[in-house]
Amino acid sequence: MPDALTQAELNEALAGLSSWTRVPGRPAIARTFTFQNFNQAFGFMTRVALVAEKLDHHPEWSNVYNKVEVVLTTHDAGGLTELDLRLARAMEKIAG
Ligand code: H2B
Repeated sequence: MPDALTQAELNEALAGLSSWTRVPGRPAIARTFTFQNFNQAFGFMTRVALVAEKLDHHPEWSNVYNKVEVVLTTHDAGGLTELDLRLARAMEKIAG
């Protein structure tokens, strides 16, 4: 597991992930993805699940109809790591 990122590293990385926000009070980033319908939302989750398994890094997320709310953090590191950034970037790509 990689080390937790420093604030400077995080600020730089998040500049390239402009749709993601910091979660107040915890070392985590969040984004809500909105799709046209449930089928697209669940398809997104299915594709992301395969990436998450490959990375052995898993999102906190929930789905209601066409929305997927995602929170990323690295529990083992007690902070945000490169794995969170990789998963966030993969999600951006998959969501299109
Ligand atoms: N996912 C996330 N988001 N954070 C972790 O710390 C984490 C994980 N740890 N997936 C992994 C699995 C760990 O529990 C296993 C044992 O590798």
